[in-house]
Amino acid sequence: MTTTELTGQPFPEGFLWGGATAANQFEGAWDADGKGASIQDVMPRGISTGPTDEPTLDNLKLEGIDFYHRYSDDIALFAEMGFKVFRFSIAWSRIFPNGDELEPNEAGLAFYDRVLDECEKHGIEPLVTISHYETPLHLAKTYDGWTSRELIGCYERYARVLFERYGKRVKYWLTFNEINSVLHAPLMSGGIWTPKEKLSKTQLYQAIHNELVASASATKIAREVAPDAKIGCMILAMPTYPLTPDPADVWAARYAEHENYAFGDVHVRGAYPGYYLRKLRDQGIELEITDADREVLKNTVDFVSFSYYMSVCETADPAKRIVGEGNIMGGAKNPTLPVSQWGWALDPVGLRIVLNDYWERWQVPLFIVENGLGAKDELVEIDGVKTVDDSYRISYLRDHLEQVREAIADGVNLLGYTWWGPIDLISASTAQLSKRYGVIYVDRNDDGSGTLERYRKKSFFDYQQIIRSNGASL
Ligand code: BGP
Repeated sequence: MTTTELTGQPFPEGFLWGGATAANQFEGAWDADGKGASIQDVMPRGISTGPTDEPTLDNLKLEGIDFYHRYSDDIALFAEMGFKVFRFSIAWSRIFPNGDELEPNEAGLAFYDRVLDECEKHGIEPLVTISHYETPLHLAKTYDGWTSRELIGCYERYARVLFERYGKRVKYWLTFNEINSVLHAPLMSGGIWTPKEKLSKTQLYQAIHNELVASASATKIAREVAPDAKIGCMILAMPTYPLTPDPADVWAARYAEHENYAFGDVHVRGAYPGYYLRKLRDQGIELEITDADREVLKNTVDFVSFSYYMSVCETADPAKRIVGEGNIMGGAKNPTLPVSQWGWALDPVGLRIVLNDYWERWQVPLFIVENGLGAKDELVEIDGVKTVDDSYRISYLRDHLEQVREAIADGVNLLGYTWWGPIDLISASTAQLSKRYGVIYVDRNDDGSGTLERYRKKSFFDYQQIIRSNGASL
């Protein structure tokens, strides 16, 4: 019997509480110390409009929130909250400015050494995403991103350098952020320069295949050069409910879920599932899949991580398919759920559903590596101290963690929970700063003004209390 079973304590000892970030959304210093441009540096409006040809100054990501220079103070704030884990990504173009060089940029590598030094100083476990929506721009423009097999070799070289350099210091690794989102945001997720409307299905599914091979290949390399490393895949989880009990709607929902399950199935089982192969056949998509690829895919992951923000509905009836706003993927709007200021459905129970679903399906440890609320905040002064009274964020956090507690009691094996954007950063989909997720406020506005000063919001203290009590204060 485990301690949890004996004591009934919901969150197991050693549960990894923390926060998650991505380099392109908060580091800034977009061209410092030899860094090359990434696709994000030419996406000043997020995914809503096409990229610019060159980086432009109206792009908030170029300066971010200047984590590049303030990492030491920021990590100290995370430590003050009691973080056990800090998820960050490595900017590929800091290490390989163009992406296809043979030798890495030492100044870029040294930056992450310094970040890891700070984590170690505070006893915080790093959780590193190798590729988080920040493909080097050169790879996007020259090879059309992941549509080309050339990227597999570039990524393998990059991953090997990371495992060799940091493999003794970093235990938890994620190969690609939200790998399934390439279906919906091919430039941001797959570095694919061809506009979405001109991209053929064959190109898109070949890109997916190339990424899956690269991901499994990274796992293989890690086993050789960093044997203590634990490698995870990362999926954008969005439970999909049938809009009505009509079996046709139930199947439509399952069909939509298959689009997400497929990525976990390949990562956990090491081969394409039948329903996926059938979809390719039905749509006349012929991919280049070599025998060597099939062998590489057998290098399966140690755990499955995912982001969870919202759920959607699906229906077989196009007339009823009123597409709601939401995180990257579409779907039909759920009439029973309230939505955030950005139209994302608020559904804490959906998190329990995903946890149970993934655990039952894959039987490998899970890790919630993103969950959070993007909202407009107002900085106020209370007793001479600047703060944000963000009771809405506290409710979101608590409501979701209560469902996590339920899922653990249901028997789900969960490694940890990292709140998305513990410090305000730039939104991936809209490139705004006003869509704030942080429990730490950053004084920067959508027009680029602000001092970049940091202030603790009310949620900072609430999350601190939750972590200190290992969830007992929920
Ligand atoms: C996920 C991404 C993150 C993050 C988050 C919030 O899809 O992995 O990078 O940004 O969503 O989304 P947004 O920033 O669009 O509000």
